[in-house]
Amino acid sequence: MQRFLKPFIIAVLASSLAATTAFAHAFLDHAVPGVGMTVSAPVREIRLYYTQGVITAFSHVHVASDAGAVIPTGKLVNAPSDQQTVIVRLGRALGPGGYSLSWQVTSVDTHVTQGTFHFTVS
Ligand SMILES: [Cu+2]
Repeated sequence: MQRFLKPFIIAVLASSLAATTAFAHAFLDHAVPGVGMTVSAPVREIRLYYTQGVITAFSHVHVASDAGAVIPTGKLVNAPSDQQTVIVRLGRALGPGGYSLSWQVTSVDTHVTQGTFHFTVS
């Protein structure tokens, strides 16, 4: 009995693990400033809220104005006690204009995801 039960249990465990992994990626849930939103100046930091914990040491963010100026950013950090939140400190406050943020993050399960969004400062 045990001889047949053991492989069965292992197979069930393996398939449930695979199913969990397939859905466990760090996707951007929302951001502040919000995706596509308009906010009032000045903007000194951007917060990215992911669906899974993010390893900031293996993640990158690029911020640029619509005119093409690269906005310097500080080292990415997680919010205190919240690994799903990434704080992007900006080298200078963002004045009125349009900006895009491109991100590439590595989640705690080592999967890499990326995306881009735009927001406006009025
Ligand atoms: Cu994943």
